[in-house]
Amino acid sequence: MCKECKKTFYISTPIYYPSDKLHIGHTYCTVATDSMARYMRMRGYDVMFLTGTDEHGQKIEEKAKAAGVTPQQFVDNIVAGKGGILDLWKLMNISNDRFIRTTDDYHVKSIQYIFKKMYENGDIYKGAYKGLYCTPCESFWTETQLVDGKCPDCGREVYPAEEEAYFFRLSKYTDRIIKLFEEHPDFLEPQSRMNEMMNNFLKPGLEDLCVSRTSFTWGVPVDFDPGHVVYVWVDALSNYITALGYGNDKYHDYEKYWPCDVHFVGKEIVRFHSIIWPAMLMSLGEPLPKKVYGHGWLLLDGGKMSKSKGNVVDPVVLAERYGVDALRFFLMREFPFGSDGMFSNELLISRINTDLANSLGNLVSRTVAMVEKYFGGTLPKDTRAGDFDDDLIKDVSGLRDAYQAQMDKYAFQSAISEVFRVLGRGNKYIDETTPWILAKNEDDKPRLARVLYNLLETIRVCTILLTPFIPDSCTKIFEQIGAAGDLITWDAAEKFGLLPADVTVKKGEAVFPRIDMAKELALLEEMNKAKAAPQSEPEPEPVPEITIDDFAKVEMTVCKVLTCENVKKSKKLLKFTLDDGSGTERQILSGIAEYYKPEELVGKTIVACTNLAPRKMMGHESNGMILSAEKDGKLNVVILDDAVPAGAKLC
Ligand code: ME8
Repeated sequence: MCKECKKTFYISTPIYYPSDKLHIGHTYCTVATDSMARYMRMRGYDVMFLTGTDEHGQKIEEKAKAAGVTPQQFVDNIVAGKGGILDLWKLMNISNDRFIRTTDDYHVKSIQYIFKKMYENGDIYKGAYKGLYCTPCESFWTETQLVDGKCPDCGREVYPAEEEAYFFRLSKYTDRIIKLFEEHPDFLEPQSRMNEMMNNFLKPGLEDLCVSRTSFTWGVPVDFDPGHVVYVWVDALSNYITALGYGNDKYHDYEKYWPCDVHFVGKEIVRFHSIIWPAMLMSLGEPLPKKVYGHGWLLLDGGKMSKSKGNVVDPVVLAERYGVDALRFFLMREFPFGSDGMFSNELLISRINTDLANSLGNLVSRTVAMVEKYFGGTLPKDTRAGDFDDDLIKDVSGLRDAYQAQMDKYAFQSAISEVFRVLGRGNKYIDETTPWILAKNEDDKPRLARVLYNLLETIRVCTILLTPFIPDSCTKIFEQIGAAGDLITWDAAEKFGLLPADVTVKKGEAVFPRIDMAKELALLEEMNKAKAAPQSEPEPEPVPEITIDDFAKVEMTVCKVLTCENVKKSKKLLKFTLDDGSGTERQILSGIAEYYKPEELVGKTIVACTNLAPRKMMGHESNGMILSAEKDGKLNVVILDDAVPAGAKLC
């Protein structure tokens, strides 16, 4: 393909939050994107692979405060500091063409331009936001969107919040997004994600989106209304175009690469990418991405990895122990990209042993060793075909197409399976042709030479196709089998028989040594124990800041306990009748039966939150909450001096 006619391919990862060190789940998405980018480059495309960091928002502001540094210092350290995100991508051999940080000046300038443009064309208006806010996700939710009363994305507590804010007319775009989904059924993949978006968000109708904040300052300021910062998702999603130069002079590739061919994103942020992002682009009058692919999560013990749950797997430790390529390979080979997968060390080691050490590694080392042993490292030109050759050649020749069909669907696992099917065929061919027996008879030397040649060719083609996943190891294998230049390109993977007949091999170290599973697992367990010991306390969830108005919403009333009894069939609940000074008795249920006998509390002066919405517990209505204090597993009801009258309000 001539350089000028090269087709472009633009692929992105999400931009990561630099709030903590990244874990294996983040590495998963980046390695997948990298593998795809390398594959498309190999196919001759002019690739733009973008990744970066999403550095604004309340969560970062809070973390920086807790760490006693400025937000900029905080993110600088996690992104560009020693062992930071940039170092991790270097270690993992990530070949991104560009890295965007949302604190970069050019991006900030572009966000102000984008926000103003949407405002000026009437898609952004000023209002007041009342809703339920999830601090870690930086998302407002409505009551109906909550799952079991918690944030539908991360499952954590949400808090009532209100602020003056700008809104984006997302509702206006409901029909156009439905049309987009209907007319482009492959816009969002896998298909199940499309159904989820349709049923949960589009069919019920989209609500306008709150797109500015006044409760914190770490964000892109709205330049025409100081005090407001742009909602972090508007800031973050726009990275896909600002990194190409949209609204700034730093880059000039927008015309060349936009629209994006595919955004790879985790399943929990599909809504932002398949609904909000297209609506923003519609508002800006810009073309839409061609595809959003929502991949699954890597789970650990049934849950998503997160620092606060204390169940993260450190990719640096694994890459250092087993090698970067082994880890990259495992991530792409083990789990279907669109589904969740359960990570375990056992699975990792077993995959390295079966595929990399046994199937691929053995085939390479046995073949190269035999060429050295029987022919001094260089095959003779005089060779003879024989049984089983056609079968093997047919499999190798058809491999590139079968692999491509899977790669083009982002089915990495299946594409790799195709390669290992052929490597397995190669190993079987050794058993069928028994080179060690052929070597015993001088007359069979031409046959032996052809067998080894066929094996080298099998390795060559398979190695080309594995290059996007394990690039450095493939370079080593090519060196060992004497393949270079035009013989290791995408075009060369289609043809069998390209190596010169008198190829010279070069024995090297085992590319993937076998790991002793039992020993290694014991060692990893030791390491984990040592690591867990000093930090067994899970990191506390950050408590969100509230305004005085939020505080004033909570009514706390002094009450006298009239009666207190256990609730039948409940080990936890006590039922209280209280005098709250209103003249009407108040009933409250409280889960403190493990700490108090009912009679210990009768007659006491306590405090209750008295404007909590009523709710039923074990069939009894509870109208409020009794205040207690908890520390180190101990609980005490807040008991006041009896002189304080019932009905007095705490202020
Ligand atoms: O969401 N398995 O950033 P983020 C697989 N800043 N993928 C995982 C994972 C796991 N265990 N844990 C996280 C954000 N991820 C935003 C994106 S884009 C404009 C803004 C994936 O650092 C997750 O699904 O919280 C997401 O796609 C990506 O890591 C970044 O997550």
